[in-house]
Amino acid sequence: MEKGVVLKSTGSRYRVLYGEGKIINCSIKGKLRIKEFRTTNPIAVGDNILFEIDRKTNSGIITEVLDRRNWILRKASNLSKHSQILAANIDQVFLMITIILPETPVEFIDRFLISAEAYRVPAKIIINKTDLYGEDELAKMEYLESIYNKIGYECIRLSLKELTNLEVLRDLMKGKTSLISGNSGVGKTTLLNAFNPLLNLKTAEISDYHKQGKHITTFPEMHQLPFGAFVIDTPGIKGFGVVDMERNEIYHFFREIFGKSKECRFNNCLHLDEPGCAVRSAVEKGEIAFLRYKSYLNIMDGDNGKYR
Ligand SMILES: Nc1nc2c(ncn2[C@@H]2O[C@H](COP(=O)(O)OP(=O)(O)O)[C@@H](O)[C@H]2O)c(=O)[nH]1
Ligand SMILES: [Mg+2]
Ligand SMILES: [Zn+2]
Repeated sequence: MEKGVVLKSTGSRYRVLYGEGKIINCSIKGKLRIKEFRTTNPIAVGDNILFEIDRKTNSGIITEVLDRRNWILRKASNLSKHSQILAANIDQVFLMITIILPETPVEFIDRFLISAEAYRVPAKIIINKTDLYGEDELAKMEYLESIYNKIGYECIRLSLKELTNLEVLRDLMKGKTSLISGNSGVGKTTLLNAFNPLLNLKTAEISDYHKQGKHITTFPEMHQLPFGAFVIDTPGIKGFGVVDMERNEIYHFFREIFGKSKECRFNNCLHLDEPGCAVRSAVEKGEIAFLRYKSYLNIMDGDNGKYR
């Protein structure tokens, strides 16, 4: 019996890291079912597993998935009630955004952050492609930084073209398992290549017509970086949805709105147009960013799915 960690899962095949840097392809033994998980994939990237080596085929057979410290789900599809485990056992999540080429919608940021909040995984924001920014973009970047720093989300400026601030990220990632998310084209794969040129992963050229990145790979994959870090790239995933978030608890995951909600007149206040709503008056006074409140309203409107 060997112990390993799942680097990649493509349907029924798993790439597993074990021992001192050895890699083996595994499949699942018979009907391995993980109790309490009604998901379309029983095993996810980041899972710690036990397996047996089949000497004849030099492949592995997974016999057990060890307890997960945490996990992040996404809906298998918009129509499906089932969800998929995107990754397990993560220490932190990074959302990579860009101000231009492509422009990350602000609401996308907030959807990501409330999901991270719901899964209780610390989140940070990487602002990439700073080399492309002119006056307007720099102003917008500073504006976003001021909003997110104020509520406790660290923002890291990055240019993968000029390789600025790479060491800041390296220090944050060292010794941890991080998941990187972000709309396609922002530079997630470029970041992994910058950390470990041996990976030589395929990056996408931004389409001039659509100002959007192309999707190349579709399975999340965990990479081991030379400075002792694991990073999970989530290509083609437009964010992760929180499954089963009740409408009346959405505000719990907007930190500053939740903090302020304790001062609302009614304890079932949804901060829409109730009298005596402390959240609304904080927005009017500028204590809570209007941008964040707008994201909250949009999500309350049920305009979900678009970025999930
Ligand atoms: N100018 C500039 N281009 C970048 C930077 N980072 C990545 N790119 C380019 O953006 C495109 C998309 O990058 P990619 O890593 O494939 O994005 P992903 O979809 O998030 O994995 C590629 O053409 C990269 O060369 C950067 O910091 N500055
Ligand atoms: Mg990519
Ligand atoms: Zn209220």
